Amino acid sequence: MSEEAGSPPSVTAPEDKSLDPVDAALASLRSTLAKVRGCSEKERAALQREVEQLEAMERKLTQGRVEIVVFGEISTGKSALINALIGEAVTEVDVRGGWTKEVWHVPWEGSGYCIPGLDQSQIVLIDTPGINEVGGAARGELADEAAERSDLLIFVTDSDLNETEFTALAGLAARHKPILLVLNKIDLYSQQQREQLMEVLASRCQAIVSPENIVPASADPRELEYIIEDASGKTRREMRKPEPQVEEVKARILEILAQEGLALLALNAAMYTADKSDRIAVLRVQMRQQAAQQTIWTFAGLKATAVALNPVGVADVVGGAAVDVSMVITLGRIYGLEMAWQPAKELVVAIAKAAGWVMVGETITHFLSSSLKLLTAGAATLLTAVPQAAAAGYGSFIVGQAAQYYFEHGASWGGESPKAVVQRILRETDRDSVIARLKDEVRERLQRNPHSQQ
Ligand SMILES: Nc1nc2c(ncn2[C@@H]2O[C@H](COP(=O)(O)OP(=O)(O)OP(=O)(O)O)[C@@H](O)[C@H]2O)c(=O)[nH]1
Ligand SMILES: [Mg+2]
Repeated sequence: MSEEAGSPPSVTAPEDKSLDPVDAALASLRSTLAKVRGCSEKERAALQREVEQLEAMERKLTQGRVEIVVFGEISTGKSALINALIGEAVTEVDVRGGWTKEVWHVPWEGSGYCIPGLDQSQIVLIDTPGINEVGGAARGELADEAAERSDLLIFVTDSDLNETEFTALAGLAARHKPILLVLNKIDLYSQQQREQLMEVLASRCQAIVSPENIVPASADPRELEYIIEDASGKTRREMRKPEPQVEEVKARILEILAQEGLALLALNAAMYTADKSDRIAVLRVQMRQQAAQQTIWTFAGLKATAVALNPVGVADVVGGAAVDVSMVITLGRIYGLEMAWQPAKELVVAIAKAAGWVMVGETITHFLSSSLKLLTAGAATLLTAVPQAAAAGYGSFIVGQAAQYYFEHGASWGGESPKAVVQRILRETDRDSVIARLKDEVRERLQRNPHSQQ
């Protein structure tokens, strides 16, 4: 709308929040969390882990916590690299392979890096067990989780990459996060060998690591024999450890962070949230499907048993449909829809019509009429009514499947006609096995029922 002549100009600058990646990531994180909070109590309990992960990601982003995970085969010097970067022995280094058994988080206090505007921001280095660590499947999962949350990945090797290393590196690259490939233990190679190795790595990893992200290091160089001459000209021999050389690694990490630190954090949080939110959606669908199927079987079993026990009452049109209407209302609730009795009944009738049944109740009356006379007899005779009762339960089973489809599609037939949907369900349902299962259920219930034991 155009402003009236003479009215004061607007003082608020046009705001485009969508341009700020941190705000956008926080918004999607919070809306995913809000969605989970809107779930049923049972669903929330099942999604607790995802909620905790998302809350941790929210804290990570607001506090500016940069996570760098170090990967590589056993004994390549992952722990040594972390120690050398931090400048003290914070993680254990050992000649024995497979030494690091846990995923370790170590704050890198002296990194000198701070995200602009976030005084409390911090870099955390994460040590992981070797990728080929024997029996490390569960630990591998933890390492994988660390990679999923991290902002920057470091892969440490101490020679040309073998197949396991290459596969692992390619897998990490697929996460679309910056990767540094560190050629460690360069103290063990001559200058010429180092150059050769760097070239080989660059050409082998062309598609997955950019050449400026392949850096040499010696995190824990081997002791060297030094010849020391004192003032009098006397010499002595002494074994000493040279200083670690990790400056290039540190410089490259800080360069990447300086260029895109906060944007990296935001992008990572957004990707993490999208992934978690997909998983939450899948889990929710699975849980609802499970709950719906359980409900359908319970009601179908109930209907079959009720018909076997009292066909006259249940065979009555209203009574027969009552079980199905209750089932539909219960199914609606699973999908977060409160349905009143009348519309639920209309849905049952619509499904019955689409199935080609005249009326749910009438159908039951029809096939039970022949067995009514049996019902005054004892339990043994009563059991002969089981096949008909199971068939009644099968009707409810179909009504349930169709209603579930309807609720799953947001209280609609998903652009199809009810007839097309119900006929497909009928075609795809193994009638005999449903009836067999219902028969078993009815028999079991009748045997448990004191009124049927005469
Ligand atoms: N020569 C040399 N040895 C190194 C260097 N870095 C690490 N090492 C040695 O390699 C061995 C393994 O080092 P770690 O840091 O424990 O290796 P890691 O990758 O953490 O091993 P795991 O935790 O067992 O997977 C130790 O004996 C280190 O002293 C290096 O730059 N040069
Ligand atoms: Mg280690």
